[in-house]
Amino acid sequence: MRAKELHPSPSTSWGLGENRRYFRGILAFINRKLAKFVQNAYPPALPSIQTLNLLVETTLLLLKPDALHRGLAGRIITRFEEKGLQLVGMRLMRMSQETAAKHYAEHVGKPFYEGLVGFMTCSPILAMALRGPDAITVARRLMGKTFGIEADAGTIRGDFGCSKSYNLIHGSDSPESAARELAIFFPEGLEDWDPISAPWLWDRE
Ligand code: RTP
Ligand code: MG
Repeated sequence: MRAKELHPSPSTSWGLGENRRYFRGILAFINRKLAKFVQNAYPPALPSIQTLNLLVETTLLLLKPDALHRGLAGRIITRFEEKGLQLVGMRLMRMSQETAAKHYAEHVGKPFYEGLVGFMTCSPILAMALRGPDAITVARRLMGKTFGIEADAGTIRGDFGCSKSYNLIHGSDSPESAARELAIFFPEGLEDWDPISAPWLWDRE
């Protein structure tokens, strides 16, 4: 009697094959649940910015040589990203005398012009195109007044500098300037893409 209990008949034993089938079943169950979870977590592609008629503007920003020498590029870019502006162009480049003359045409003849061109062409700059609602005004507000001494605390120029010659960043000052300047630095056009946060950050027309 005792011996029989210790050695149950083969038909009722739990062998290696059953173990495998049991664990495969559990794995299949977990897989199905995971697939459903992933499907719910990542909804199908959102309608594009064009379809939503979101009101946006594009502006040109230049991180000037002092921003790069001082290792501030990442922190400055972060401010624009956090505000909700979208990066649609970026180019590390050395400004030629010709490009500087084109870009700063409105300042030709002013006492600071030669110094400004010398500064802007002395080492690389980072050109960026940023998009968002009222991007031109928003970017200028984040930048602050022209010189660090006068710029409000909390702005890029207000927080990171107090020089009259080196003021870290340039931003287009009107839609006309933006169109003109974007054509100078991004003649090949911009990268159009739909950030998935757009419907939460940008207004409709
Ligand atoms: P940006 O064009 O660079 O965005 O600067 P902004 O509009 O605030 O200033 P803007 O009047 O257009 O001047 C262009 C750049 O020239 C230099 N500047 N120096 N020493 C001076 O009196 C003087 N005035 C202007 C600055 O680098 C300024 O960003
Ligand atoms: Mg200006």
